[in-house]
Amino acid sequence: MSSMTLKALIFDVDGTLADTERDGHRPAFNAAFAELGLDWHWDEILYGKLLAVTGGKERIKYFVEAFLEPALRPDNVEQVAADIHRVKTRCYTELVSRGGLPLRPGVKRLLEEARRSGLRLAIATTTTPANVTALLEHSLGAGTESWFEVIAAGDIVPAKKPAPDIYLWALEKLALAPEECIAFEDSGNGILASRGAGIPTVISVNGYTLQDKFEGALAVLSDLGNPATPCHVIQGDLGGKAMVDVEMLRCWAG
Ligand code: XBP
Ligand code: MG
Repeated sequence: MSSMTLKALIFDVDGTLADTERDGHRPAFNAAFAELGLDWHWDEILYGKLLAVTGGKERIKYFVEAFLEPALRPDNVEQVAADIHRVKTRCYTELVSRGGLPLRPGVKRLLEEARRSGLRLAIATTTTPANVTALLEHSLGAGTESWFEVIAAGDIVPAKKPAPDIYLWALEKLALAPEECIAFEDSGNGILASRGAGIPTVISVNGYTLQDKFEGALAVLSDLGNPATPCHVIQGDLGGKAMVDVEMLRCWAG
């Protein structure tokens, strides 16, 4: 880490702020398939394979090309993917608004401590902006979207993670150097994107990403931890702490 002062924390959303994939996005995709009369069904194992591709529309196209027999592939995949994705996003935001996706351990604690410490907050995610709004509103709390100075999400960049574009876009809007930030991610695609933008990165793994590669991570943890429920350090050194706090982040920032 360089000796620049830590100024901002940049959070990934899916898998990092909340464990949204298995019980959020996946059932939303399946609900959209059913609503549109498609006999497709993504079970947990297949969905884990499909997560190799980020972006819901891209994931649908990947499924069609890599998992459907040619005779079963719809014509005009581009339009079909867009139509499915529009329905899926409605299904997902409705699911989130029912309060079904709690934040992961330590996320709210660290966000609140960061705000008290004067650190700026941002989001860099592949997911659709409406999904971010719904998750922040219903899992972090009403009006908390305003905590994040920059919300870099979805199709605003040409290339999704593992490309660094979304993080580079966030850095430009923050007008900060990568070394003045720390990113929080959950997946191999995510750290390739954040490290590709030169941003030091903390990983909290989940069921789908435990086996991913996290080259160059500051630390790989079970989650961000809380005083009563310490996180488990998989890679790196938390200095004996039970959780990631602002003091630890400033120590990593050098
Ligand atoms: C995770 C993704 C997203 C979600 C689905 O994004 O890759 O595509 O799986 O959301 P991140 P959409 O980890 O960067 O938050 O269907 O809106 O893409
Ligand atoms: Mg993620």
